Amino acid sequence: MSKTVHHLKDYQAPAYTVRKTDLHFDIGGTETLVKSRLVIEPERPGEPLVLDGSAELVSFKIDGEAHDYELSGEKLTAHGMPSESFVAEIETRIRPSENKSLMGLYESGGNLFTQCEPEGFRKITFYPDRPDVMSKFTTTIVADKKRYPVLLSNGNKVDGGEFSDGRHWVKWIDPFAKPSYLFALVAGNLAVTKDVFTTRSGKNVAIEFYTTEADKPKVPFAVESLKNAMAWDETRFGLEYDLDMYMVVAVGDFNMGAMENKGLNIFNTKYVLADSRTATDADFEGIESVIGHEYFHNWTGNRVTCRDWFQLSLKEGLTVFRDQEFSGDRASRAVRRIDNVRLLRQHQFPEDAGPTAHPVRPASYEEMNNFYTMTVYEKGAEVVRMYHTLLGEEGFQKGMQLYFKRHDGQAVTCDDFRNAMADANEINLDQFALWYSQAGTPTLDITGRLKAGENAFEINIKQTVPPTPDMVEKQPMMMPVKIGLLNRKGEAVAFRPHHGQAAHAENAEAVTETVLVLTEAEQTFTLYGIAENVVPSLLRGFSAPVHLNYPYSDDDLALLLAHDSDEFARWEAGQTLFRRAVAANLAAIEAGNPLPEHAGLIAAVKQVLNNADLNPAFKALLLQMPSESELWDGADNIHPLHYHQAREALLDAVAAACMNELVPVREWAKEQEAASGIGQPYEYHPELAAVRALLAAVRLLTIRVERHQTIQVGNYEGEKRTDSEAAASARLQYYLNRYEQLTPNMTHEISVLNTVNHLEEEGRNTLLNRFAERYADDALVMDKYFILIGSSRRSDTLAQVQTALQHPKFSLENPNKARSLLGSFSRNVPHFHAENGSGYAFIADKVMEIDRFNPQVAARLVQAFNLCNKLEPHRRALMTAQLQRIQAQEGLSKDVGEIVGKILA
Ligand code: B3K
Ligand code: ZN
Repeated sequence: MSKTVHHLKDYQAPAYTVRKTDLHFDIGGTETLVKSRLVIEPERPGEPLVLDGSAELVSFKIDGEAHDYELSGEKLTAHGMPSESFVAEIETRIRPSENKSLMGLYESGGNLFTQCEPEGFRKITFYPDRPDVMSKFTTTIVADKKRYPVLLSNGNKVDGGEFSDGRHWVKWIDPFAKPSYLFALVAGNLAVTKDVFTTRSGKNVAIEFYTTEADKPKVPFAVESLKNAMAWDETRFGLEYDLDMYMVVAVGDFNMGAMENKGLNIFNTKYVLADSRTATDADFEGIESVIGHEYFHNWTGNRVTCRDWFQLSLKEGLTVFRDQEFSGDRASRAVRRIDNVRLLRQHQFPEDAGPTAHPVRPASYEEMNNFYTMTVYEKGAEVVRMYHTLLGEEGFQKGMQLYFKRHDGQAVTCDDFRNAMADANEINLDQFALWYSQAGTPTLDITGRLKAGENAFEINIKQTVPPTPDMVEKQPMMMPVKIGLLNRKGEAVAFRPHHGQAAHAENAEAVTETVLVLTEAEQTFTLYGIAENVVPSLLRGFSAPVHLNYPYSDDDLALLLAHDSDEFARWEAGQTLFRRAVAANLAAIEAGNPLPEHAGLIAAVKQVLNNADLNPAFKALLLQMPSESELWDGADNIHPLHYHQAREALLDAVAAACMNELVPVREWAKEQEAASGIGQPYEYHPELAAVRALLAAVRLLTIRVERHQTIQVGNYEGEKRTDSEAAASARLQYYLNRYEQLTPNMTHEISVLNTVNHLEEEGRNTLLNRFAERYADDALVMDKYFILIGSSRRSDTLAQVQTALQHPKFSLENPNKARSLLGSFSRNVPHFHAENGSGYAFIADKVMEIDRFNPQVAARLVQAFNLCNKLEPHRRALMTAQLQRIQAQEGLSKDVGEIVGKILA
C-alpha cells in the first residue's frame, strides 16, 4: 500500500459543502442498500467534486442524470459539476455482517451498529467525509420488523409505518447541522429503559437506554449518571441539552469506550452496565465519567466541532477536562486529580518520550485512528486545565462563553479556542500556542534560597523542552507553577509575591499560595516577608504537565508528605521518596550489591498508616508505588526485569516492616464498611469505595508477608458448599477463609483475586476457575477473569494466556476480550519482557492475526513495542526482530504500519 501522509499545513477549505443529507437504509438479510441524496453547494465552482468512500458503488447521479466518475483509492472524482447548488444521488451496497473492523456499519450479537468517527462514514456511502462539512441529516431506515424491531438514528423520530411484507420503516430528522462522523444508526432487537430529565428552562428530555432485555437491571446507575451530568453542565457551565431525546445504546463489540453521536450515543457495554455484584467501584466511577464525557461532547464537539482531525484535542482535551471536573465535583476531588496524574505519567509521559511522540495538535498523520492518544486526550486536558489555572474559574468561564458565542454551529481550530480564552480575559496567550505544537514533556529544574537579610525567598526555574522525533529545537513554554511554603514545623508560611510575576497577586497582600507564570527558559521569582527557613511546596495540584526536579532532602519530603495542605504535593512527596528508594535498589541490583535499608521511607509509610485523619482513598494512593513504566521514564538501556525486581523488593521490604501498622488498618477498613451507616454497605458509594480502595491497597501489601506464614484451616461462610467443594485443599480453604467471605460485591471479589493472583499454589487456579464458572455468562466479568490471567506474575502465565485463547468465552474478534487478555499481558513486565523473547514473539503473532480484521485494535496492541529503542541491547534486538517480522507481513494495515514504521525509524 502506498503511504499517504496528511499534513496540517496543507489544509484547504472544502470545494463543495453539503447543505442537506437524506439517507435511506434498506436493511436486508446480509446486504444493506444505502441511498443518499445530497444537496451540494459549490464553494469553488469549476473544481472537481471529490467524495470519500470505500463501499461498493451501485450508482451515481447528478441532478437526476447518471454522471461520469473515476474511482481510485478511497476517492470518487467527478468533473463538470454545475456551478450552482445541485443534487447528487448515490447508491451503495454494504455487508455489515462481514465487517469485523467495527468501523462503518457492522453487526454485533445480531444487531446493527455504526461507528463513524473519524472516517467510518465512507465505509457506508460516498461523501465529503471531513468534519468541516456540516449538514442537516434525515435518515429513513427500512428493515424486517421481527428481526429489527428497534430502528434508531440521530435527532427526533418524525414518522414511521409498516409494509405488508413484515417490514417496517422509521424516519429521523436531526435539526442540527453536523459532520458525517457524528452520524449514527442502530437496528435490532433491544430493550429500552426510559427516564426523563427536566432542563432548568423547563424542557422535558426523554432519556432512552437500549440494551439486551437481560441487561436491563444493570442500567439504572448509568441513567442516574446521565441526569447528574446534565444537571452539572447546567450549573457549572450554563449549558443545556438541545434535543427532545437523548439515547444511549450499549454494544458488546466496540473499539473504544463510547461515541458521542448527536442524540444517539453508542457505548461499549463496559461503560453502561453495572450492579455491585458484577461491577467494581472503579467500574462505577468509569461509567459516571464516560457517560459524562459523551454527554459533555454535545456542546464541546458537536455544537462546536473540529475544522480538521489535527484539531481533535479541541474537542477531546476540553471534554476530558470537563469530565474530570464533573467527577471531581461529584466526589473526592483530590483523589481524582491524583488518579489523573497517575494515568498521565504511566501512559502519556512514555508516549511523549517515545517514537510516536506528537504534539497535542499533531502536524501530520497517516492513519487518523492512531491519533486518539493519551497526548491528544490527557495532555490535551492538562493544557485546558492550565488555562483554568491561569485565568481562574471565572475567567475560564468567560472564555467558554465567548467561544460558544463566536463558534456555535461551526468547525474550528485550537487557535480559535485559545483566542476566545485570551480575548475574553484581555490577556495575551500567544506563547501558550506552543503547547499545541511542541511535543515532549518539559522538565523544570528548580532551586530555592533564603536571601538572608532581605526576608526573601528566591525561586529559580529553568525549563527545558526535550527534542522529539518530529522536532529538535524547542521554545520555552508559558505555564502556571502553583506554589506555597512550609516552615520546619510544617505550617504554611505567608509571603508577598513579587509584583507582576504572579498571576493573581497585583496587590502586595500576604498570601500562602500563588501561581508563578513561567514564560522564560530561566526565570527567578522572589517571595517577600520570609524570615525563617522554608520548604517550598511546588507545582501544587500538578499545575503543569512537566517533570520537576528540586534538591529536596529526604527530610524535606517527609515534611511535605506529613503536612502539605495541597494533597497533590503531599502525595508527590511520597512518590519522590518511593522513586528514590527504587533507584537505590536498582543501583544495588545492577552492581550486584546487597539491597539498601529504607528506614526513612518506612518511617514515613508508618506515619501515613497511623494517621487516622486521612481520607481512606487518599491513604490508599499514598501507599501506591509508581509503576515500572513511570520508574523507567527518561532512562536508557533499560533492563525491565531489574526495575521490576527493584520495585518488588521495595514493596516486600515496606510490607515486612509495616505489618503492625497494616493489619489494624485492614481490620479497621472491614469494620468501617459494615458500620458505615450507609444503607446498603456493599453498594457503590464514594465513601465506601474509598474504604474498599484502602482495604485493597493494604491487602496487596500484607499478602507479601502472609504468603510465607503457616496455614490455618477455618470455616468459609461465603457461599453454599457441595461435598466435593468441602473436600477442597486446605490451601484453598485458607485463601477463602483468610481473605474473607465473598460478599455480594465485585470490588471485594476482585480485590481478593488480585491479592492471590500471583501465588504459585494450585489454590489460586481453583479460585480463578470458580470465578470463571460462576460468571461464565457475564461478558464483562469474564473480561476481568482474562485480565487476571494476563497480568499474573506466576511462572506459567504465558501458557495460561495461550490456554485462555481457547476458552469458550474468549474471542479475539471482541475488542474487550483482546484488550483484557493480550493488553494486560503486554503490560506484564516479567512476562512480556521475558529473557528468551517469548513474550515479544507471542504479542507480535497476535498483532498480525488481529490486524487482518481489526487494524485499530492491532495498532493499539503493537504500541507495547514503543519501548524498543530504550531497552538494553539483548531485548532491543529481540524486539526489533519481531517488529521487522510484523512489518514484512503482507497486507499490513496502515494503522499498524504507521506505528511500526515510527518505532523502527
Ligand atoms: N470521540 C470518540 C472516539 C472516537 C475514536 C475513533 N477511533 C469517543 C470520545 O472520545 O468520546
Ligand atoms: Zn471524547
